[in-house]
Amino acid sequence: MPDETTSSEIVVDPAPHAAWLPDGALAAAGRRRVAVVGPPDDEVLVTVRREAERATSAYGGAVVGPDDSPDILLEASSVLDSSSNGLNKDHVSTLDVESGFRIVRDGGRVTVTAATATALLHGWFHVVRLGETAFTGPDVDERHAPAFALRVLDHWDNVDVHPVMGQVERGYSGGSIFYADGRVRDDLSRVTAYARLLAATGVDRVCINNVNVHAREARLLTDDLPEVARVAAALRPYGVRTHLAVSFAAPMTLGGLTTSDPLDDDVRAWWRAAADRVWAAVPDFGGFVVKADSEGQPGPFAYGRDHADGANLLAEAVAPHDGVVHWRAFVYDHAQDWRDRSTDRARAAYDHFAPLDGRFADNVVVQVKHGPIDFQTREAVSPVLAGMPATRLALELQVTQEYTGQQRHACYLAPWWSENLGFRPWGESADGAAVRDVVAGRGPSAPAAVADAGGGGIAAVSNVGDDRFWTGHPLAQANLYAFGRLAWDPTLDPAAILDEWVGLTFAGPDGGVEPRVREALHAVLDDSWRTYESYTAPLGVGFMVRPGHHYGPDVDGYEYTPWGTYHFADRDGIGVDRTRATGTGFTGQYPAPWRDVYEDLATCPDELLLFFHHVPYTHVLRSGVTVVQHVYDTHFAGVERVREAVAAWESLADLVPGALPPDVDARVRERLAEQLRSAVEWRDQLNTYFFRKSGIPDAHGRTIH
Ligand code: GCV
Repeated sequence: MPDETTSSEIVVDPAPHAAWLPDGALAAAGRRRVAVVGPPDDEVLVTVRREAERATSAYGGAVVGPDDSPDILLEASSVLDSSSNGLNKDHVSTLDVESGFRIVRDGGRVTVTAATATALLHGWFHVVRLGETAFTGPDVDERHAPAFALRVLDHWDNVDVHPVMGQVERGYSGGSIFYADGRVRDDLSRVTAYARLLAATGVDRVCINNVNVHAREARLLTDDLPEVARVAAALRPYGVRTHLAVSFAAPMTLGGLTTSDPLDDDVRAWWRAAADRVWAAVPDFGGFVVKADSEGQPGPFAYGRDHADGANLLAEAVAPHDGVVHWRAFVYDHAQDWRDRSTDRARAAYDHFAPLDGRFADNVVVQVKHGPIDFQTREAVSPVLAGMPATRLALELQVTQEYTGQQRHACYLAPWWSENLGFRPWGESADGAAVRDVVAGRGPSAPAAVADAGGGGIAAVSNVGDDRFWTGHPLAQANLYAFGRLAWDPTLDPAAILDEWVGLTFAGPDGGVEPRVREALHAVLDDSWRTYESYTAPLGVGFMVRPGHHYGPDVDGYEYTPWGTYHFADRDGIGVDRTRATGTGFTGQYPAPWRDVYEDLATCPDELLLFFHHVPYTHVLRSGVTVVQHVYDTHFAGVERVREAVAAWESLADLVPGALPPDVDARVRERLAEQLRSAVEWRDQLNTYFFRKSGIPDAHGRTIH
């Protein structure tokens, strides 16, 4: 039996915000009689039972035996046939069998069956999400399974406070939930509370340290293993597995070897022994995440080796334990000469990785940022996702809002992620396969090893910290929730996910949500990503943020730097010529039809125009206005939309306290005020910059400074 005091008993002091699992969210299930059946010594099954007890004790239901006419029967059974979870092994994938659940409603009685306790826990939270509708309506018999086998949240948390990047790199929510005072926290109850929230969305893996692995963090792999085991024990009750980011130089820095050459026998032996120790300490450990030869991190290039050599070294070490290596494709020259217009950062990942397709071991996942540059508010989809059919590819998203308002701006990112997941790299060819199919292992001509493994799945940088609201801005919780839901089902409608999140997060004690709260949250969040886009960098050009911390406008901030992020604005025009005809040739990395759609000014979508082309300010967009007028119009409109969001929120004032908790209200008001201030700053700087560069006045005579 698991230690009852360290499993799913979550007592956190001071209590963090309940996020999408307040008691009210449990009301419908909590009124029922619930039976839980399964292996009694399974730690996650204990959690399922505890969750049922928690809900029913709050709402007058009861946990009963399976023969006591339960309203909800939750059954974990390893017997995989139609009499248990309804999943016939011959007809469904391993993923469906191991991670899916079946839900049957028969005359108002709900039965959830799954092959594992973790899948059953996901099924329980499915019932919670449905609320009363789980028990009403016609009989149903449905099977649910995640689209991706690997659904990971990466934490860029440092053990030590980094002198520049702080405790959490690109973190906007306070300190780390894992570390404080240079070590793993003594009290990890908040980590278990986090795992509970993740389980309610379907995320089941967490990498607990920054991909920039500094000297202190490197030791998590060796000296600190008992501490890592404590973190894993805090995540495990909710079926969440632990991963570590490791340094490619570890054989030298930790092992005392003279080389980290991936083809060196001593190096290989060192990694094998290191992996053996990790799995001895954490038997359900997931694997390693690696950022190599990127932004100063060590890698195989130092030895004349390539990324496949590097990744396969670690893959060999973790293979005996069924471990996975997430090897990041975020590789580019960060010491570029801005005078050199032939080098294009957008090309880098494809140039490095596409030629290696087919050389990665079966347990390597190449993790690809959604865009070729760096998590911009708008950029093209990375061509790497279409360029490595024989490799398990994962899509990497950024829940933490580094470039999208840093959790001071309300910016609901699910519509943006959804666009990326639904992008069809081959247009209507290849049966209309989309990015979500590629990362599920179902891309065109995916070999059996990729397909059988279910592809590389999805990963994202978490936005969570030790802030009371988890995410700084309470409304940024919606992004974390939406990531988990899209990781389970990438076809979900972002507005529907938001509605679901509102229904859970703002559930009153009776389980219902005040309709005005629901309406206002949709008004504030539904289009907030496009609103943010409208008052920041225009038409896909990206990177007009202040260097270093990346908050607020600085149009030329990166223009003459080594980072490869330029817009090339001069008195006549702006944008990056990435065409094959006259530019960097980046368009050639896409398959048809996009290589031609993007190449041609006449067909390139407006929203990516400056990503692919350098055009005069007078260039007329497909929308009918000139580029410079578009900048003015969108920046004026964007600020007005933020004002509308502020007004929508303020219209709820009479619901505080009551339907709207005062602390949530106060924090959201504070953030919206900052968003408005910042949007005005963006508008005025951008408009003034473009007016001064171009000399072209606003057609509507509005104030430009
Ligand atoms: C963890 C961007 C961020 C870095 C981050 C890097 C990455 O460059 O600004 O803070 O480093 O991406 O994804 O590795």
